Amino acid sequence: MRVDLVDDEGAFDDGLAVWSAAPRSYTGEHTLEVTCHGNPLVVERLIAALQDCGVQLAEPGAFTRRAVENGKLDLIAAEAVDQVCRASTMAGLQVARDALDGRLGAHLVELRERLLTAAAELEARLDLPGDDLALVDDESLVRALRDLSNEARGLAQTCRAGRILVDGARVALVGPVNAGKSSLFNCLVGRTRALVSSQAGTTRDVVEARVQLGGIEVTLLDTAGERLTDDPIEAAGLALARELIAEADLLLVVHRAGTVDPATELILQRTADRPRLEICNGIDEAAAPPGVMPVSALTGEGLEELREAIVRALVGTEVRADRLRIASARQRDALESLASAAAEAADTLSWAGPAVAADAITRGLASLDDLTGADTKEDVLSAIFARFCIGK
Ligand SMILES: Nc1nc2c(ncn2[C@@H]2O[C@H](COP(=O)(O)OP(=O)(O)OP(=O)(O)O)[C@@H](O)[C@H]2O)c(=O)[nH]1
Ligand SMILES: [Mg+2]
Repeated sequence: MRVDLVDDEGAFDDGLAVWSAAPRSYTGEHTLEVTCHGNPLVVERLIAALQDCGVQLAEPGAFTRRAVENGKLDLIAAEAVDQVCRASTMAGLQVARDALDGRLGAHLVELRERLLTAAAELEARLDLPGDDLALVDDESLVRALRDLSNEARGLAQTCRAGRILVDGARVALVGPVNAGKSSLFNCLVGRTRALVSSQAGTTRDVVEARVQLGGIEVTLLDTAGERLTDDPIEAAGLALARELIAEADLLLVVHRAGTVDPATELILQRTADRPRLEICNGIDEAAAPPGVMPVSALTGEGLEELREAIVRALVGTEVRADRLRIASARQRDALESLASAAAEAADTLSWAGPAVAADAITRGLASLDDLTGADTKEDVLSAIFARFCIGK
């Protein structure tokens, strides 16, 4: 409906008002949406006028939180609303849509039913031990629990790729001075963005650029080359680089063909437990040792393979669109707990009996309920919705 916007001082704009009656609104409550012209002066005056009528300002995620509290959305779908807004690629949008459209929720319902079936089997053994009330033998029950555990763990492990598809990835080039990091950075970005020179220690500050690689939004970071230095500015650059490297999803450890630099060994030791690719640059001048990616920033040789290797290292080889993925660390942790509980039930059934196994299954069910928000505590809700923007 077209409306005039009027306060105590008179008319100040005209806009649109949309009325959604409870319970058929986003939040499940009566909702009036007012749209005005975008000038901040008009928006502020409208907000002030509404506040004078007793309306409170929304906090981040306030609308979606109400939708959850009123049973319009479960937590999986609520988190997906945020992911739909953030997704930087079509593949990321698909991850979010799967959760919002209920495909992920339906899979979790199926896992829950299978867990309940196992619980009923154990109950039958507990209620009348000795009587043959159980429908399946112990061996089949153990197998069913192990399958369930593996599926839950498999889904939990999609979180890294899912998150990268939704949010993009940070990939940092590291290595000794003069390895050709900035040259490679420029090749991957497709233009000269970082300074290149034959002088060691050219890059001091961290240089960032965004590129699309295999449908993934990648933020590339070029960093200062590693070496012992007395120069305080270079040392500060190295310290900053190490800080940013700690948050990177993937490290490209670059060294120069035909050279041996102790800094390379040091970096390889320091990053041993991090996802990384070892790259030997300058293969136009000397051969690469086995086991590292050979490239030449000068001739472009090996660059296509490098791009493919980066994508593989970030999201794996399984990039099928119909694969169900999650993109939330909270969901991953709950699925890991479910997987552990189901595995524990399977492991303990034969030697500790059905009571201990049933106890593990109860814990598995609690993890699933945490996941969908069947019984969610206030602090969990606050943590989830704090990430949202206002108006969602
Ligand atoms: N022949 C040859 N020279 C290269 C190649 N890549 C880089 N260079 C040269 O190596 C020198 C160093 O390159 P940079 O890209 O500045 O090296 P860097 O690792 O960023 O160096 P710092 O910023 O000092 O750590 C420059 O003179 C480049 O032109 C390559 O693949 N082949
Ligand atoms: Mg450089």
